[in-house]
Amino acid sequence: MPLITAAAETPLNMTKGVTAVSQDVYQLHMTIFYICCVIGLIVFGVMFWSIIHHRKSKGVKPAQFHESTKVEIFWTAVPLLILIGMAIPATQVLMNMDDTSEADVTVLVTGSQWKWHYKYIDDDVEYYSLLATPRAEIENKLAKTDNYLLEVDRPLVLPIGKKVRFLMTSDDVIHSWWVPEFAVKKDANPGFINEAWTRIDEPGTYRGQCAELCGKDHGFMPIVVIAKPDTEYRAWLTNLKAEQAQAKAEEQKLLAMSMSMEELMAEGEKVYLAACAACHQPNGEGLKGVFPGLKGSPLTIGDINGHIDIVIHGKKGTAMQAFDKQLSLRELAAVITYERNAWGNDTGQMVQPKDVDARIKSAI
Ligand SMILES: [Cu+2]
Repeated sequence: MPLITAAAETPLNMTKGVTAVSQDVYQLHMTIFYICCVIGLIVFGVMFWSIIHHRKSKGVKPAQFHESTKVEIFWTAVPLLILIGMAIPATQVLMNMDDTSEADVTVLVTGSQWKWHYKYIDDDVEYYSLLATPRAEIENKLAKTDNYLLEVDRPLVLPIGKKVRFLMTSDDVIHSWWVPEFAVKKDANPGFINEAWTRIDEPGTYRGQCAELCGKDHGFMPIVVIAKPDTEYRAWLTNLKAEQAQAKAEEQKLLAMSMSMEELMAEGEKVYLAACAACHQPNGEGLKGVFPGLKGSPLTIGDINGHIDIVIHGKKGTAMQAFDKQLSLRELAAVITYERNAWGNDTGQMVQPKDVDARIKSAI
């Protein structure tokens, strides 16, 4: 249908997407839109035609059809038939979207303030996906690029032509995982698991966003999906597993070594800006009444173990998350050292990966 093709190219319209379901959703949306247009034309057409041709100044006497059973049956039956006509295809599409059975790949998607976590259930691989747009762009110090606020450090990688099931949940508040090109938009609720699925037809990079207002950085937790042919996806997965195993092995080696203050501070600043600055602010002063400052705080200049514990375990009942699974031992050591020595905190104290490891192990 040329009209439908033309409509899909309009930036104001829904996208047709890259899955069979997204095309169905698009067709359904257009069909119902055209039905609405026809109804609008008929209703307003008859109304204006009547107003103009049957107006009082022409001497027209109004027709009387109060309590006409025929008319009442007609104007009840016609909308009912139209609604049934719309409900049948809509229900078919919804039932198809709801059928998550026989999936080839299952990914557990967990939202938290303000990042996504992906876990490939069958392959025992998991990682966090964080906003990668540079702070300088956000603060208008650099020109904004095309994918401003739509870039992440580690995208979700999926195979094309396979049924992928998503299990959605949240660690804190309600988020919503939305990728328009897959027609997938599902709430991620704490304590619940919602399901959705997709089968991507074309390889490519697809972007989305959190679609449920979830706090201060709701607009800073984008989604990037890279769809690859199955063999490339498998190779990526094998590679990632090897990388993660190697990182673990290196971390073990690191336990025997000590990092220098310069190394810790340089890495700590990077980690701080990526993981902590959203709440505690780049200058360590926090946001009054919302997020505590770390500059000159008893936490960062006082007991070192208490500081390590809060970073690794988080603080119950507050927005402070547990970072033991989000950051490596090296990153944790660096960021804690940074917090204890930046902004004039100057404790001169260093935290080594083995110190963090010892606190994690002491809690088990
Ligand atoms: Cu969110």
